[in-house]
Amino acid sequence: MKIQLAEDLPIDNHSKSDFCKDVLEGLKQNPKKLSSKYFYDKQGDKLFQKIMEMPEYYLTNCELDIFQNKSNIITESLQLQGQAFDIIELGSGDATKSKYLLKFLSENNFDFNYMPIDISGNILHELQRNLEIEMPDLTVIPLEGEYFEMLEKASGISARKKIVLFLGANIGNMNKQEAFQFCKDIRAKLNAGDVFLVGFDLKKNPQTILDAYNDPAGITAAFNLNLLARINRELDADFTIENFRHYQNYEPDSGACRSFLVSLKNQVVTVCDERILFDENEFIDMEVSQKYSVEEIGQMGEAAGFHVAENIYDSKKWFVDSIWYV
Ligand code: AVI
Repeated sequence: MKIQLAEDLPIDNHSKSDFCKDVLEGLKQNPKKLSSKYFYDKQGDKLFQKIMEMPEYYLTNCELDIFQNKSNIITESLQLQGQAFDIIELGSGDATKSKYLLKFLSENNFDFNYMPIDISGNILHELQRNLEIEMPDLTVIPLEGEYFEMLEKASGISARKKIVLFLGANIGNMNKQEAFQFCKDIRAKLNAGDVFLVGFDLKKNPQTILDAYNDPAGITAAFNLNLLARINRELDADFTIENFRHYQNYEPDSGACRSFLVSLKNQVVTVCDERILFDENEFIDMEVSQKYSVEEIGQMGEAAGFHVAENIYDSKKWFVDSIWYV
């Protein structure tokens, strides 16, 4: 039987019109902007996979180091005290890192369910199948949809203590204001005794950070340019990809690592039947990957209504999984 992958399915009219609306809204702003949440189509997923394999992209290995080697310390910090609980992971993907924590908890006979939340039903099915083989005793309750709706759903299914995971420095793809609002919204969905565990990439040598996003092989550039190609594919647009160049910068003071696509000439592009004018050297703001200091993380967590209880670092101290109590 051929399993049809979600990304093989034709985009439905509703999501096409949302995509079109978002793209046009962003391209009519000054400066022009596209949302990096649209990076991840089938091609974008492959490119992100390649990014994670690049020697310069340290983030994945740092967080893997934490989960492989410090799941015991994480567990101690979760204040479990013999009670049953649910591990809810926002944007679980294939759970590469969290699996180490799940295994540690299973091996030590903790009573818990795993509720991965993802917008890709295909990824969730595959994760469930793999976990059935790797951890047959684990109860997995996949929740397909948007984070906040699915958190709500999780509360309807179970009233147990919640441990909410948000890994991979995904919080970095929001600007600081959006990240703060996101944390406040998560806090509003939790109850006393619940825990939020969130992964942040830390400020460090600026060159190390810039190198991770400005790789000489041009994979990050291709990752950004793929969004223009996706808009061509799905919204019948006519971007000439060669007419745009990726530009990356990192500001050590604010911690913002930002990517842009720069128009190499004056040009007109048709998107969703509308003509969009680009001046030579005009840029599209594509993505922020925000880096934090430990102090900034502490301030944000406390201001969002959490008690920032523990920071678990990788061996280089480049990345932190921060554990926040309600
Ligand atoms: C998914 N996210 C945390 C990545 C990051 O590091 O900001 C996305 C990415 N963009 C370019 N390289 C990786």
